[in-house]
Amino acid sequence: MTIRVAIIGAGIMGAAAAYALSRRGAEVTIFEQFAARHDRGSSHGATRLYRTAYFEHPDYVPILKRAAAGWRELERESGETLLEMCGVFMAGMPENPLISGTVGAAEKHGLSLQRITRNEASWRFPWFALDPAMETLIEPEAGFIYASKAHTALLSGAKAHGAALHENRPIDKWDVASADVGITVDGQRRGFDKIILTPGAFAGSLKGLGERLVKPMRKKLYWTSPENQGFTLPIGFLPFGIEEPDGRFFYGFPAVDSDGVKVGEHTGGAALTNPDDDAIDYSDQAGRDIADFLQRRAPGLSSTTTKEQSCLYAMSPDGHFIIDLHPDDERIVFAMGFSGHGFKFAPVIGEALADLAFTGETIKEFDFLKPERFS
Ligand code: PYC
Repeated sequence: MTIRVAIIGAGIMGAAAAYALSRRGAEVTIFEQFAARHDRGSSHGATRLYRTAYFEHPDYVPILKRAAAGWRELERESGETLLEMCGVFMAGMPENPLISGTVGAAEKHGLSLQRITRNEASWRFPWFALDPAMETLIEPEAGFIYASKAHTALLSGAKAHGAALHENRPIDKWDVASADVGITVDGQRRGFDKIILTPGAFAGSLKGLGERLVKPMRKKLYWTSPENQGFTLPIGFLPFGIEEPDGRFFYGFPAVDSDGVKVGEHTGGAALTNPDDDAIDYSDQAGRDIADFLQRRAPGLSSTTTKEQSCLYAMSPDGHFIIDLHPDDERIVFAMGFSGHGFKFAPVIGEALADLAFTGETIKEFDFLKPERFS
């Protein structure tokens, strides 16, 4: 029997769930409060990092290997290049989380890392100025995802497999009844067998778990001036992550279009009560922090920024994802709290959500992401 599944939120995780479910034969309806590919959440923009030796927690590694396979499968189905496995350059103090966590995850899971001398780093990456005590390495099973193309490929793939996408349709509420679970939009209730909640930074508006566990945070991304267009992959400009000795973590991408090099700070940001709030004071500070970073660490690039963009993080209490069946009703499945590092996982999250919707279970590798860790 075909199951009818409603998905709330057509960001990258909702799109991935729609793709996985519709390919497995579910009747999928997606409700998105804005236009499908809006820039008010966390799924817009050209690029996102992909890494496998995961400093945040080594238990993500097996999930990441499935994510990479999922991106490759989506590339085959869509005919698009989506994952550039070009390697990521990392620098930081050896005892701090970026380097020690990356090395620890690689050792635990037998992943290769190229630990490069400072001398090699300075001729291969002459645009960076690093502290003598910093360790430098390249993770080869890492790179970046063409984010916007990936989002489009998932939504188009889902639609090609029969999913219906309703844009500009904020839901009034969802509810559970004995016969079905319901979504009310424009005052009209529609019944489904399952609901998947992928609200991103807007989790608070869904009340309950989302409101309790997920806090929106605004981050700023910057593009350096167009003279940095030449800093591309073919000249060896890899995506990078640099952790300052004080723990601040900056990252960036080679130029993939005329905007030049994109740079952001993963740490920092402005905590918001409402994801639609702007944080003007924070924007000024974020701009100064990026300019300082570029002057200090990348004097070979222009520190003038010519474009900026906001991105929302949906922060969980511990920075790890929250994925499970709803404790009050198993017909509700959710994935939230991606905390600014979830995009790269989208295909495997989509599969896990589809497993949970079809069978109530998914692979054991997701156990550490259940919300019971907060109780
Ligand atoms: O997803 O790997 C990531 C990341 C690092 C900094 C911002 N996002």
